[in-house]
Amino acid sequence: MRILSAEVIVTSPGRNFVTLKITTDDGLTGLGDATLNGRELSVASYLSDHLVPLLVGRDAARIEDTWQYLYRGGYWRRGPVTMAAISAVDTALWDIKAKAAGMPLYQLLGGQSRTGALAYGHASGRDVPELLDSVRAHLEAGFRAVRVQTGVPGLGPVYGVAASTAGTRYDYEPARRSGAGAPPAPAEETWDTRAYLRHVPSVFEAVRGEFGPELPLLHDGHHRMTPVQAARLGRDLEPYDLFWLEDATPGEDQAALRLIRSHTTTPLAIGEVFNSVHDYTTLLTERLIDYVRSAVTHTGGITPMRRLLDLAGLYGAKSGMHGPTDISPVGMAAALHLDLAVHNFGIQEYMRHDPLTLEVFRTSATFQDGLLHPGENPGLGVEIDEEAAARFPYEAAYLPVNRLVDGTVHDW
Ligand code: GCO
Ligand code: MG
Repeated sequence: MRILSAEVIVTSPGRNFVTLKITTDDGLTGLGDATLNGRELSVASYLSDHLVPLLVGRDAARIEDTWQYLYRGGYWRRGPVTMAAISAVDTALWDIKAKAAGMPLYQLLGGQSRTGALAYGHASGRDVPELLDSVRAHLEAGFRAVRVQTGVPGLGPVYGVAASTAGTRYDYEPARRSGAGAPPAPAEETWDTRAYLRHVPSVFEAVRGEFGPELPLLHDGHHRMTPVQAARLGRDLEPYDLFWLEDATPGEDQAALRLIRSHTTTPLAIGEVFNSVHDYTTLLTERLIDYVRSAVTHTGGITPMRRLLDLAGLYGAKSGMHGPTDISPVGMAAALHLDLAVHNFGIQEYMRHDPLTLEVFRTSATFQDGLLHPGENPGLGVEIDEEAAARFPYEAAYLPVNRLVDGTVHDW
């Protein structure tokens, strides 16, 4: 089974996605997600200029060898662009292998360890009453766990808080698309960590007061705190029994987690901006985190994600894979097959895709009673409608930039 062709598809049905489609000489096709929010075209170029020519003619069955060939052979290892590109190749080859076997991918990963993957949705509000409505809407839509984010008194729009709370499908992304004639530039937001730290405990007090002690609640700090600020927030939130506090400090600084961990029992999650198992070695071996936030899309594919989760399991950490709308339905399907199969599953993020996205990507995944399931179709269970994809050309769109009130560029 040789690779006949590999095609890079960039489409923007509501937001930008980069997809690799591999076709074999016996007519099987496989898909991989290579979407890197705000830097999509770099990955598309990495794939079409540097990887596609190497793929044509290779044995499609040799997934491990192809992964090592692209990772070690490329010399320049790691980094979000490289790893998103390798991920798309790896995922597409797993899709093909599972289709060739006539099985849903999770069967090749060891079979089902659970009936479905517990998903958390994104409840948010500019203020507390709006947030409570949003939590309610999520519960009505079937969610059994919610992430909770709000605006901060005195600040303008805050990333992670939807501009409109009507319904649960549409989110705060893409932060900004450049309209016709507008220069493609990120929006800028203003941030004040002290104001945030004063506000957040009262938000959780209100949510627990309204919805009781059982509902799993999550919160994303989005890398904005210093270690000592994060330690204080973790401690202040202990009475509200969070499922996790995510990305409290900037991702590069693994040692920061030592300080946070030594001050609080609030469970910690990190890693959506990581792209390698090596980004986790200190965090896991020293037991500084509870949940691994990486996505298959940004970590080099199913092959290394499986290794990362196995390593995490040895140190008592669980999966909490990244699942915002910038992970395409292909990347989500890859996550769901792993979610179903691995022993140390924790939770799966699930921000529902725009209906236009689901016209382009036809997925067999389902969401029922709070649980996601990838479906029983052979392979990943996702096909791309290339005619529909062609109707939505790439549009520059960027994540925002965060500045402190005095104008200093800040982490986010
Ligand atoms: C999350 C996030 C996302 C990211 C986004 C970046 O889902 O936890 O933090 O909203 O910011 O995916 O591309
Ligand atoms: Mg996050």
